[in-house]
Amino acid sequence: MQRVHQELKKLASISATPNPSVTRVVYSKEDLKARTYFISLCSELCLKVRTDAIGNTFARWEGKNPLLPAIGTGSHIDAIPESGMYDGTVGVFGGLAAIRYVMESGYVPERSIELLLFTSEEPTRFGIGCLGSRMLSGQLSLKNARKLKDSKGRDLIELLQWFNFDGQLKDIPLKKGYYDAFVELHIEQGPILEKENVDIGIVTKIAAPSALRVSLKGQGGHAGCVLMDDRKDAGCAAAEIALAVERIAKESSSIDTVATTGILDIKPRAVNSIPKEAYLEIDLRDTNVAVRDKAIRDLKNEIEIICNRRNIESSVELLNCDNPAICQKELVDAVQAATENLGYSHKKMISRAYHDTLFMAQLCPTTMIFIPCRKGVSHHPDEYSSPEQIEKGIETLALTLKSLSSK
Ligand code: HGY
Ligand code: MN
Ligand code: MN
Repeated sequence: MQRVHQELKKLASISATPNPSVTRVVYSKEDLKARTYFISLCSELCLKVRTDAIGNTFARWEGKNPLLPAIGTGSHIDAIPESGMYDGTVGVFGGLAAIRYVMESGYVPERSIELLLFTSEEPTRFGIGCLGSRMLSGQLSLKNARKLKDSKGRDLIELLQWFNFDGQLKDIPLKKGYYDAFVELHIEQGPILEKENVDIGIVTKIAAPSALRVSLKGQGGHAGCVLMDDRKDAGCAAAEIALAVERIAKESSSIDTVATTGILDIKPRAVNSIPKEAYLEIDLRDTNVAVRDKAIRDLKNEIEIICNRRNIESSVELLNCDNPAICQKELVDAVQAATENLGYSHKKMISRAYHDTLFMAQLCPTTMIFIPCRKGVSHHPDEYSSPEQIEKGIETLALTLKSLSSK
């Protein structure tokens, strides 16, 4: 079990930013290097490895009955700029360690066990998260995926030419029944497990994420010569919108409504030039779809009021607006049985972060296994889970995979 910590450390060193931060954006050279490293470890275990046309990677331990729908596990290795080394990677490298742990016990699964590395769980490149699992589950059509562009205007097809993944784009969606169940190991990315001193979180529901892109067009002009009443300042409109984002979430009827203006750019970015354009990307979530959708409506309304009053042109694009996922009771029970067998404390909980499991839930029953992370910090270089916490998660996953693949 020890080697997984070295492997996670080596993976963390494959980053566009210096330690302790990790930056590994999908389809970057760091992503390619990390994928190659992962596949080399899978080959050591003689797992059958294949990729699909956008790089979702499947490492399969063939069961005694390979025709039965497999048991899936996995997560992502892409990392947002200047983040931590455990988000996603614990589910991929920990998943590999769980398979190794079950293999070393001499157990041979009835059903195949398949470890997935999902492409582009993070929204950094294309503005929407879970590109790989959205396409696997048919939630994102190839037609719409081809419209996605990165900040340099490059689309999926252009970026894919640097990677020689297997398969055809049209063959990406998996058929229902391809998996019998899917269980993802992940750090909690919140403070609850650590605060309550609980070893394992068992996810019963994954919150409903959405993201909006707002482009604003004002007048611009000379900072010294344009009087205040004559201005159409896109920067100030953006600032007001960012505050409206915060207020709408705070005033929501639900404590679970969270909203963030994660990107706010202005042009031309010169101290003596009035911002003529602004660009915002807003992340808005709740565990309840109706509450989340009301917050989106309220926000769109506020943007219209602010821009009318300031004489600013605006365009608002809803990038994604997904349903929450309800996890399967039988799978939750299977994870609970594993924790009890191991003598680990557990707590059933909601995931406020989204994960690839949100989309795998469209294909098969799912749940997630959470481990504590220090002070709940994530998407930050200080993200940390201890070797003991990681190993408890791996053992719980291993016993869960063993029980699910035996029937
Ligand atoms: O943003 C999220 O919830 C996930 O960590 N990508
Ligand atoms: Mn993340
Ligand atoms: Mn993640």
